[in-house]
Formats: sequence, structure tokens, C-alpha cells
Amino acid sequence: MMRSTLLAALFALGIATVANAQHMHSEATAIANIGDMTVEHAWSRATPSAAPVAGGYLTIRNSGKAADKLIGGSSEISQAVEVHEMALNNGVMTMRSLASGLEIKPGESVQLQPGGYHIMFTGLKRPLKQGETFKAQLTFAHAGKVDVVFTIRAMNARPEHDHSHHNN
Ligand SMILES: [Cu+2]
Repeated sequence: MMRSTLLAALFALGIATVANAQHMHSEATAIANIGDMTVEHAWSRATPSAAPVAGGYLTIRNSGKAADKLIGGSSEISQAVEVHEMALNNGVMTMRSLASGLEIKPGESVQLQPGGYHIMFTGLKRPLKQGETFKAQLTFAHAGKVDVVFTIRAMNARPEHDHSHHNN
């Protein structure tokens, strides 16, 4: 009885998310919301023992009618949380802090990923170990603060999902 109820619930959930079936994967998919902003697929990479920084990657969707900006945050694993951008400068990949934040236009999604926009956890308090998780809080200029759990993946991990079908 209990078991069949649980299965029915899981089945119903499966139907509801069938449109996103290609996104289902083994690790828990934590989705966090604040106002019109949705944050999902938050992950980081394991770090070498003395690494001063770690990257944070996730997808942000703005389902509202006004633009918002990711301006920073805080975390249990670092002194500070910055929003960074990787860019090619004279053939060299460099990164810089987005002082005025990362804009997410209404109705659009922005993927933070290795080689592009990312969260930078600076002043790392401890190494990040693959398979563990940590908590952070991200701040949007308008929507406010949202709690996000990051899953730590391998040092060389790439995004699990091909999001190109969202953009093209
Ligand atoms: Cu960075």
C-alpha cells in the first residue's frame, strides 16, 4: 500500500517533468526559487588541497517580466562570493569580476559554466571533495537572496547537460 502510493507519486512526478526528461540524472537535482528567479544544476569542482578559489556553476532562469541581476552572495566554504566572466583577451583566457552583476533578462536563462560566466568562491576555507555538497546563498538585485546547494564533482568535470537546445 505504502509502496504503491510512493510509486504512483513518482510516476506522476515523471509525467510532470517529461518535457525535461533529458535533464534527469543520478544526482539530486535541487531547484531553488526566489521570486521570478529559478536556480538549478548548481555544481562545483573538487579542488587541490591548497587552492585559494573554487568555481561555481549553475543555470539561472528568469520567468518574470523584468530583468534582474546576480550580484553576489555568501557561502560556508569561502570568505567571499563573486560573479566572474571568462573572456578571450588577445588569445589568452582571462577572468574578471562583474562589478555590476550578471544580468538575466526576462524570459531568459543564463548558464554559468567552465569557460564562461561563473561564481567564484574566493578565500576558500577548505578543499572541496568530490561527492560532497556545500551550501551557499546567492543574491539577486531585485529578487533577493536564495539558498543553493552545490554538488562537488570531479576536478575536470564538464557540464552534464547539453543546453544548446535551449539557445538555438
Ligand atoms: Cu573566476
